[in-house]
Amino acid sequence: MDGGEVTVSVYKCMEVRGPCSVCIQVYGGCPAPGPVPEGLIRVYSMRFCPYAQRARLVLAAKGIKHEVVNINLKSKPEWFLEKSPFGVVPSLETSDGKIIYESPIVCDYLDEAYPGKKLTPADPYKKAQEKILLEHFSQVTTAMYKIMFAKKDNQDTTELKAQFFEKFKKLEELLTKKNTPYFGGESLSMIDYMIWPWIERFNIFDVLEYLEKAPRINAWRSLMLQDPVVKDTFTDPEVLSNFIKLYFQDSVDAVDYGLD
Ligand SMILES: N[C@@H](CCC(=O)N[C@@H](CS)C(=O)NCC(=O)O)C(=O)O
Repeated sequence: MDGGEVTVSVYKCMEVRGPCSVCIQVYGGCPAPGPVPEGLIRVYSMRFCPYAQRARLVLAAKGIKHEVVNINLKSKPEWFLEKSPFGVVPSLETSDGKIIYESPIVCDYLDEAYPGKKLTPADPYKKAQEKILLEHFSQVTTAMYKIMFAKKDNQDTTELKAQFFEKFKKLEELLTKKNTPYFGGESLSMIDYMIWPWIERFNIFDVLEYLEKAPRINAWRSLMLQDPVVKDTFTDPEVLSNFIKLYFQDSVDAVDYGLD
């Protein structure tokens, strides 16, 4: 991706394999990476995290030069809490040591602090509408996680799926009412990137069948799949599903799934 991610290689652990200036995996026991080089921003990420994918989508869409530090969430380095006080990814670190966390805040920061294509509307009402949409969408993701955890515990998901569909239908209604191809209007914008990572994961949440019941969202999904930035951050559903299996087994190797 032009001007985007500078990832070229992945190191399991800096301590074991030596320092790396680009994309690294860190584990409990790994030393903290040094200061962020001038002209770069660092994102603390995890290869399969949908929240971190939001940040990676925005970084790529805006062509922001950055480095990626992948955190092993099953074996977090102690210093990670200094980089992300809630202990979650994504989080950003700037070359002058500023820390920004929580994916919607991270994405808005990137959009406001960097030049190039503006992904968020300037109009306060439109901005408010997008935030409201995001709140609706959060109810969809909450319902999705309930299904996933119930499945993990071999529980019946019928009722949870019905609850999910209620929330998802509302999202379909909102897009129908807008009558635009994208959630933010005629072209792809921030709100689409904020929603996308969970649509990419519909199969692993076992809700893929509901896309057929939401024609507007299904058409939007087809458009999104053509976006170069979406293509760039896309993870094969089978890889995601194998990752989830390992993650639920509490395997420290889960985050490295698919790397050699
Ligand atoms: N509210 C946070 C949620 C981020 C989040 O939950 N990330 C997960 C990975 S997908 C995480 O870091 N979990 C920490 C853990 O598993 O210990 C955001 O929007 O950035």
